[in-house]
Order: sequence, then C-alpha cells, then structure tokens
Amino acid sequence: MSDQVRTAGQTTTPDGHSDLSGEPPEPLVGYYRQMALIRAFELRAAEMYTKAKIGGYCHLNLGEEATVVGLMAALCPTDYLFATYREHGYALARGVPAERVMAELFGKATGTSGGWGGSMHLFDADLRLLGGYGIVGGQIPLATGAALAISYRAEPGERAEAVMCLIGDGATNIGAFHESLNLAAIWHLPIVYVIVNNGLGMGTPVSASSAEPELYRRGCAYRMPGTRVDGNDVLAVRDAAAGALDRARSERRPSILEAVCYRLRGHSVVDPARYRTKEETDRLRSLDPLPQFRSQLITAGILDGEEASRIDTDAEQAVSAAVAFAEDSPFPGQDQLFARTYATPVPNTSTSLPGEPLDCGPDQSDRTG
Ligand SMILES: Cc1ncc(C[n+]2csc(CCOP(=O)(O)OP(=O)(O)O)c2C)c(N)n1
Ligand SMILES: [Mg+2]
Repeated sequence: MSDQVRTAGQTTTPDGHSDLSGEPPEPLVGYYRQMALIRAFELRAAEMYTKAKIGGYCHLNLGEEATVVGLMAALCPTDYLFATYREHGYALARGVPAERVMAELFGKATGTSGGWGGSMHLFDADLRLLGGYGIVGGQIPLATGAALAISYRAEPGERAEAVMCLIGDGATNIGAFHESLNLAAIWHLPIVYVIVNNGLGMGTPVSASSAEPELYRRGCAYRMPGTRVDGNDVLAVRDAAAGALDRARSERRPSILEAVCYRLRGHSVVDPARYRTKEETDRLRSLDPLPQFRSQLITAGILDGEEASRIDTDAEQAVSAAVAFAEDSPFPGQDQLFARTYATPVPNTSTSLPGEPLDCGPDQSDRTG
C-alpha cells in the first residue's frame, strides 16, 4: 500500500486518549463548552421534533461531538466549510448563534436560511459555512469548485484560504466523490475531504457498502494522502485536521482525513435504530466522547466536577433561550415566498403551441459532437 497512507500518531495516555499536559487549559475548556452545547442542542432538537415544532428531516450529531469540535478548532475563519445534512453541531462550533440554528430548524424567518432550508440546509456566508446539503454527496463537487476558485485567486502560503468538505462514509461511494478527488489531485486544490465515518449509511454498515472499508485509503487511486484518526478524541481530530489544512494551504495538496466516530442514536430522529443490538448500543454509550473528555479534564485538574456541571447547565440554558427565540420568531411570510419565486419574470411561452418548432437560438446543425 502507498506510503501516502498513514494513521495519525498522537501522544497518548495509557488509556489511549490524547495527552492533555502541555495544552493550554483555556481552549480545552472551550472545547468542552462547545461539546456540551452541541449535546444539549441535539437532545432538545430531538424533543422539539417529537412536539412537531420541527418539520422535514432532522439528523443529529449526538455522539459525534469530539469530531465536530476537533474539526472546527482546526479551521481558520477564512476557510470555507461545506457540510452534509448532519450539520447542526458544525454550525454551532463554527460560531452560528444557537438561536439562529434552532430558528432554522423551526422554519422561522430568523433562521440561518430565513426558515426556507430547515435542519439540512444551514448556511452562513459570513462565517463561510456554505451549507448544509440534503443530497448525499451534493456538497463534494461544490466544495471542489470552491477550492478551484481559491487556487485561481491567490497564491499558496501559511495563511492562504482552504476548503474543508465533510463527507459521510456512505457518500464515498457516489461517482462525484471520485470525480472530485481526481480533479482536486491533478489541479492541486487546497481542500481537505473529511470522511466522517460513523460506521453506518442509514442502517448499512461500511463493511457492507465499501469494497475498501478503510476509507482513508480511498484516495490512493489519486495518490492523495490519507489519515485515519480516532473521532472520539477531540485533540487528535484537531491536530490531524490542522496538518491536512496546512498541506492544503502551503502545498496546495488535497488530502483525506477519516474521523472514526459513532452516532449514539438512529440515522434521523425518527429512526429507532433496530438494526443495532443492545450490546452494540451499550458499547457505543461506553465510548461516548462527552463524559470521556469531561473526566479527562477533571483528572488533569483543568476543571473540577462543579465547574463541569456549571458548563453543562449553561449549555442547557443557552438551548432553552434558543428554543424561546425560535418559538417567538415569525414564520417567513407568503409575500416573501412569492417575492423570491417570481423575482425573475417567467418568460411567456404561450405562443409556442404543441407541434410548432420552438425558437432554440441560432441553427447549430452544422456543429458536430
Ligand atoms: C442522492 C441521495 N441518495 C439517497 C439519499 C437518502 N439518504 C439520506 S442519508 C443517507 C445515508 C448517508 O450516509 P452517510 O453518508 O454515511 O452519512 P451519515 O448519515 O452517516 O452522516 C441516504 C442514503 C439522499 N439524501 N440523497
Ligand atoms: Mg455514516
């Protein structure tokens, strides 16, 4: 196998976690804060869904918090992020206020997409969060195009812009994934394809859908470096992502980063996940990154139990405020819908009767191909 493929080598403690010693404490507490906020947000989103406050589809990051926060910690404000439909946590960790995320889930005018996008289509151009895509893998060619635009506009360098494109394990089997990787490799694009491998595409395990289940190796055909990292370890994820982003910025070399994580619940809020045994569910709960990181911080003397509980309470209060904001916000008005839909005049085609040739522009019949 190519020497381009390696697994991330962090300094770890005997129990397999990244070593916290030598890390400044403030950012670590910040990571815990973000993880706690995402956890509280997602639990409340599930509750609000069952109360019919949220319509359409709704996919949660429960269990994936360390991956989410580690990735966002590596991203600079000038970088662009393209996400999947499982993106609430990414929006929060990128800095979108919880109020605006919850309002979008509620379909309210104060949401990130004016209430028109819902859970799967969070978008914030100022924060360079360019979606939120409901079509599996729909973001991959767009993210690749954004990286192409960057490579046209500016020179590589330590402070250059880069793109991070999140991809579910299931999406690595679509054609556009391979087409995009090929182009990114031959055009030397500043992009990191992050495969968020939560082990399942809906109810189908990776081993049943991918002929190469070690997904970080999927770039080999394009001579693209790949790294696999423990997605339950926020620091390991951060450091691996920072390395890949560096390569994108300074060398204009694309790469794959596979973060192995787990979702604690079903595919979406309405999926009871019956395809999982109780033993498997219990095993995943024992790997839950939130209590793990919490106890790591306490063991390292960075937080005491009381401080950690205060952070959890703060997170819940922030989410309550977000729900209240979403409740109080208006739905986008019908007038807005019509203003948007008919902003561009619809051409009058009534003169083209059935059977009459349509005017398709200049005659191109002499053109071949
Ligand atoms: C083009 C397309 N095909 C099918 C679907 C239905 N669908 C939604 S999510 C999903 C599974 C994707 O799994 P994965 O990429 O692993 O992401 P995860 O949900 O695990 O985050 C499928 C098949 C879709 N939304 N779009
Ligand atoms: Mg998956």
